[in-house]
Amino acid sequence: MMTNASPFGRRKKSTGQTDFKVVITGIRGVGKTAITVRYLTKRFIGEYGQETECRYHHQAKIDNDLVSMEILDVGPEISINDELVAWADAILLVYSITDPKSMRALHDLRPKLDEARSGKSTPLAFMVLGNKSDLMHARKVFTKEGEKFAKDLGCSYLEISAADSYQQIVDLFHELYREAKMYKLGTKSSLLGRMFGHAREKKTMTL
Ligand SMILES: Nc1nc2c(ncn2[C@@H]2O[C@H](COP(=O)(O)OP(=O)(O)O)[C@@H](O)[C@H]2O)c(=O)[nH]1
Ligand SMILES: [Mg+2]
Repeated sequence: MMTNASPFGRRKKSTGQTDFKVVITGIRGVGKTAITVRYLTKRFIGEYGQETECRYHHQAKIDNDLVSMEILDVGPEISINDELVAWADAILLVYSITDPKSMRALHDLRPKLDEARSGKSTPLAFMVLGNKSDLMHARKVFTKEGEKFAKDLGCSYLEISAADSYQQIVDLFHELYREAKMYKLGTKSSLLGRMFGHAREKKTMTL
């Protein structure tokens, strides 16, 4: 049997799979379950009975990696705690463009997010998602508010519609994986880069 020797150590399991753990959070009603279910089943289902925390397992081929993905939908309450931070490789922060309260809830979470970022040896990949972009007529949060929040946090931002687009959802999960992978591989090799603030430079890594 072939061993999986890698210059990056035990990055991959002997099965050749790469683990990727995602937490999706945001207040009730922003579309966390819709986004997750859309990604996993390709379908948008209007209503979901399930309101509790739910963990999904999914296998995906992303670029050339076989990815063993776990997605934790934290349920109705927005939350990030030490346990989640320790577990996760990436966190999706979701609000709805129709609900200013959902944007404020992300702002309230900011100290926790900063703590989460500095407390881990491998930086967490964050992504801010403004969901329900199909409901333009009901928009109450301007694009630039979401953009600014993401910029301050130092992560990417997307306006999406779980209702309208499956492709957007797939693309964002894949992009999130690439970012998390960059951080994982970059941790050892680009300490200098991080010290000088180039942690987000995507081309420092050779695979
Ligand atoms: N129009 C529209 N409705 C959405 C979208 N995403 C979710 N919803 C609806 O918003 C409500 C809450 O969605 P849900 O996924 O249960 O939110 P959660 O509480 O964050 O898990 C449901 O009625 C969904 O059908 C979207 O992109 N567009
Ligand atoms: Mg839900």
